[in-house]
Amino acid sequence: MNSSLGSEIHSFYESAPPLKERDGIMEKLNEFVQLNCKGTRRVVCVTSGGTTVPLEQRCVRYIDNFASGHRGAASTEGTSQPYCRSLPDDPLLQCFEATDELNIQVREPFSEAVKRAIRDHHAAVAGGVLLKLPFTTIFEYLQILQMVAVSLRSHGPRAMFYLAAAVSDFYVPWNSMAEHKIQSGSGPLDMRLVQVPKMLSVLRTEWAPIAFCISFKLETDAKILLDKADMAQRKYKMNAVVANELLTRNEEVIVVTDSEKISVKREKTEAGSDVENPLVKLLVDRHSAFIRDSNA
Ligand code: 9Z3
Repeated sequence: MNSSLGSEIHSFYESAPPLKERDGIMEKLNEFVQLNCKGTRRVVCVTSGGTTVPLEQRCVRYIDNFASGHRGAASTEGTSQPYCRSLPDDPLLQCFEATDELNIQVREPFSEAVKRAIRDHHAAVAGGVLLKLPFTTIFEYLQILQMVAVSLRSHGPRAMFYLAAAVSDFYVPWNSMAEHKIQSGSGPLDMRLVQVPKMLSVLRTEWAPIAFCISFKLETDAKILLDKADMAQRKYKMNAVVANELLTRNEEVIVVTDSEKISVKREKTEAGSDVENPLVKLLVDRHSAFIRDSNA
């Protein structure tokens, strides 16, 4: 890591507002690690959804992005929330109906999907194999990612990072941010956004240097997508970069490694039809080979 990146990272963390519930998150994380990071069991950190950039400390407005969280959650089994993939957008209203004043029942055709989602979700949580750590802002995301990565370091090559969250590229440093709601009476708004430091580099070199790392590259211009993915793969020594285009991201992705470019297309599965299932299968195989090669 060069020293200018080092100081950008330092000032990002220095200026970030302290994570609320830090101790609670650490406790859950330690519990999860103790239960799961042992023997030959593999553990994956899936990041999903998007991060926001607050514009005021007492935040009224923020910059957001398009990410829905589908990719990460569907890859974990689930969607916007794992295990709710096959449910409609508003499950409470659409999946349930009152039969009389006291009783509620699951409506058809959602009955099977709801039952399966509830069963699988309970089993994952009860078995201690699923830990969800929600985040909203870029500050929360990067602080939690650091905590998770450092906690998984001892699991070496059996830990995988699957970084599907759409992470803000620019942010307003906390100490240069207005405290109160920005007033609209003062004319056009000038605001300086600083570049978010490239955390993939720190993840690779410091937080979890021997983990299996998959990052995602999103572009809207197909002409530059593969070059950018290739560059990211080499620059951050990713085991693979999953390249996707905004409009076709649920139809096809290209997995870029140091020696291959593999197209993965949407495939029919029991839960419907998606691109995550074949993608995850491919990456799980690659992870197995990686563990074998690391002699772990
Ligand atoms: C992705 O490219 C994801 O596949 C999507 C998934 C965000 C497109 P949805 O959540 O969408 O299912 O709606 N994620 C990574 C995007 C990103 O920010 N990558 C950075 C970049 O492109 C590198 S870390 O520079």
